[in-house]
Amino acid sequence: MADEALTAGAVARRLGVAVTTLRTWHQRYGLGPSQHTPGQHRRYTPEDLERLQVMRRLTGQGVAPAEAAAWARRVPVDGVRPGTAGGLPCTTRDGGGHTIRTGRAGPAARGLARAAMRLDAPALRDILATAVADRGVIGAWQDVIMPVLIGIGDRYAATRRFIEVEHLISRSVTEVLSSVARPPSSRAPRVMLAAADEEQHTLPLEALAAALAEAGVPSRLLGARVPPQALADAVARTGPAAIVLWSQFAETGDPAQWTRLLSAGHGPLLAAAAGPGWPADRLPPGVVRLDSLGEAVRRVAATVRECPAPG
Ligand code: B12
Repeated sequence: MADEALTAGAVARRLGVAVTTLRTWHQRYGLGPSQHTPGQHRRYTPEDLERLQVMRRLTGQGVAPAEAAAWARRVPVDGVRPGTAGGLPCTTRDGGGHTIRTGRAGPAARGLARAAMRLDAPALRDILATAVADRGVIGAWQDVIMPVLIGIGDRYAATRRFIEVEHLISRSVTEVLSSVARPPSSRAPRVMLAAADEEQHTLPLEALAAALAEAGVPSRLLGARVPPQALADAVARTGPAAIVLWSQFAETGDPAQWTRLLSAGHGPLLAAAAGPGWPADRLPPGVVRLDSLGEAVRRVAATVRECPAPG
């Protein structure tokens, strides 16, 4: 045990906080080092570190320090583990210091933004998983994830910085959305989701796949940058009832991509263009626009219900 004890500097580095913050947490909230060897500075034991991890995570989510400390002090006595947010407090307190604007979004979005700026991958996953468990995929996407993504995009546009933040939160969103339970594999997917040619933005489609799964609808997600010929081949081989093609920005929203798909005799019942990249007025006849995740889930699920799987 003695060998595992850490100095204040080592703990501060692990947590990504200043040594002065540790000192404050010790003096004000009693979250200090508990190992004392005569003639040496006190050291932090693994249990002390675990308490401080809870403290850092909760304060990062916007919980008031005194309240966060009360939870932290219960570790591990009450079995509260860092990041198991069930029942953990949530406040509307701003807390200050976060630098991604999330508009009128609530504390979960603010906590997510702060965790993103700290590059705190475990906290990102915890907050995202809790949001999905509490609100479902659509609620988590619209109320927690979208405001932060939009805020990060704006921050990038203003500063040309924080690409690492964008990458880490994207990765975390992908992980949490892909862990949403899928319908049984015995049910063949009748829905195809793909990003347009050269389009790298896929998170909205990942949210759609997860939200459809929650509604019991399996789907095939082809992912980023799907060339039109590859999409046409995939459609010919699998005959989906619904296709959703995502374009995030104008460079990838060429309506001609639809031509090959729609000219094949066995086109889908629902051909849907989603994302802000598609031109408002130049989509070929037969292609519908989808404007929100909720609308997409409703339209796609209704189409699959209408179109029985081929015998
Ligand atoms: C995450 C991200 C990335 C990640 C994507 C990771 C992934 N796996 O998806 C990575 C790092 C790869 C990336 C790359 C790039 N990105 Co980027 N990215 C973003 C970011 C932060 C979020 C994207 C997203 O998921 N948006 C979805 C939601 C959150 O936003 P939205 O589309 O505006 O939502 C509206 C609708 O789409 C609808 N909606 C939302 N969700 C859903 C879901 C469904 C199913 C439906 C139907 C509707 C719907 O509701 C909203 C309207 O009320 C955005 C910021 C932003 N504002 O979107 C920038 C952003 C899209 N990226 C941008 C840029 C410039 C790039 C790059 C060119 C950067 C570069 N220099 O390399 C490359 C593009 C490469 C390419 N060819 O595609 C710009 C685009 C600017 C423009 N309009 O032309 C943005 C807007 C950032 C900015 N402000 O500058 N990016």
